[in-house]
Amino acid sequence: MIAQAAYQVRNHSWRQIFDQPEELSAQAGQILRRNDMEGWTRAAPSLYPHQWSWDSAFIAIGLAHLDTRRAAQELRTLFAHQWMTGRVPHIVFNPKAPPESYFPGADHWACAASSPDAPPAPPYTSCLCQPPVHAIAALRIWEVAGREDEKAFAEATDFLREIYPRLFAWHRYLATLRDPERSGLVTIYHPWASGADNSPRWDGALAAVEVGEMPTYPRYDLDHVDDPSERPASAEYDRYLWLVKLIKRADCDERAIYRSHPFLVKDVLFSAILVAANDALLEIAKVVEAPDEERELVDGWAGRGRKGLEKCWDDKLNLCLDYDLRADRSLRVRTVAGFAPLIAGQQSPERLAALLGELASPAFAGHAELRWPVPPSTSPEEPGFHPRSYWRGPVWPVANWLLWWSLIRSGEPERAAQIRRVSLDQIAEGGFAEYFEPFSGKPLGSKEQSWTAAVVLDWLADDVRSAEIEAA
Ligand code: 9WN
Repeated sequence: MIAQAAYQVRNHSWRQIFDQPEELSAQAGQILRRNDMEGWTRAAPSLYPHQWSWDSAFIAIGLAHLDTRRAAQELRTLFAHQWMTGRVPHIVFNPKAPPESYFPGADHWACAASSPDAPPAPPYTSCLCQPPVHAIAALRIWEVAGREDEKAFAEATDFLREIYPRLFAWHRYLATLRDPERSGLVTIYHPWASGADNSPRWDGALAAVEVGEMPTYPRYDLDHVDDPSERPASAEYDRYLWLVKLIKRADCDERAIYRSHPFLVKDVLFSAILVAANDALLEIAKVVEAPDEERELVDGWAGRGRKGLEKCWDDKLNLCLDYDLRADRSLRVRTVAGFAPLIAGQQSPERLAALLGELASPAFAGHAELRWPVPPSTSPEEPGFHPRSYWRGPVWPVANWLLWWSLIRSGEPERAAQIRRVSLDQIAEGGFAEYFEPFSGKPLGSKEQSWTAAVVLDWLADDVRSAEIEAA
């Protein structure tokens, strides 16, 4: 039975703090404007002064409600740094960022620019990538423009024509070079590529990584948070940097990395986002009248992804599990990534019921001590859970957005509305934080995180529009 306790409405509501949706939405807009670097947006003002790949996609979704042209520009700027292989880099480094603001920065990654596949530099890019939310964002921009006026719609349609080949190359890269087994599941070779860096999902696979000789390195990130426990620990960072060293030693070449790298994992959340993004790309392909062969390929990638996720399903946990290719075993940890089939969409009614039950259970959003009934990034019942540490337990608004969006796609509007309302309550009380302590609701990490502002804009867009119509 689905635990309804998780979905009980608390007394406190964002409506009590912000009389009108426009007020919260206006604050979100101001954050994006403050983080605007003319054509692209910093992920956060001080902790993350560069352009991050999946942040940009979420930011574009939020920006679409302020200015569809500017939203398109966000993706255009990111894709201008796409590699020849189709890879979209996880970071495009801001040449104007103070040198001691983020580590590892442009200098650390500069040698990646000597790869024959690298885009022209500077600006330098990393040679990792992050989950492919971009096609979902591009489609959303076009849909929002369709509600504006003819000119905006025509421009957004032109934008889809322009970005489609780049999106197609990106997805082809992920379906081929990042899945040589054709399993439907994307392999990551660094936890940063998952976007959920220090999640206990990776503990088992990282434990097998033996760190060799490395120079000491700075932890500038710790200067930007109230407490070091909010960020990954030094043992984790050592491994992150060691893996970067090995990736650079392999010249950022997937085939070489696949042969020798100690960390190779099939990431179910990344793969599920790719499935959903392939659905979006198929829509875009229709709009731009892409060739049939390409549409068939995209459709095939989506289907293969769904089958791959099916194989990772764990009946006892009611979740999907990542797979460690080096150790040849599933990584049995309960985290929000386990809801991957919900994000991929088109699940069977039985699978959907199992996912919804798990989401509302005490292992996630139904945990009795939560400040807000939204799922912690890691289940509080897991040994690797930590309520303050980054992806080990805190609640991430951006993860809630993905669940909300997926619930709508799965025909569950009421549950979606609940996650949206509670997430807005959380942000109205705690601000536009990067993540939140699940039991106290304390905001953690960066304080003016762009993607948190962006998801608020998207969540409130309909309310704001209705209020504008009423006022007119
Ligand atoms: C490393 C920017 C990024 C997000 C990731 C999040 C965090 C970086 C870091 O910040 O990662 O890429 O330094 O911790 O984990 O999801 O894209 O917001």
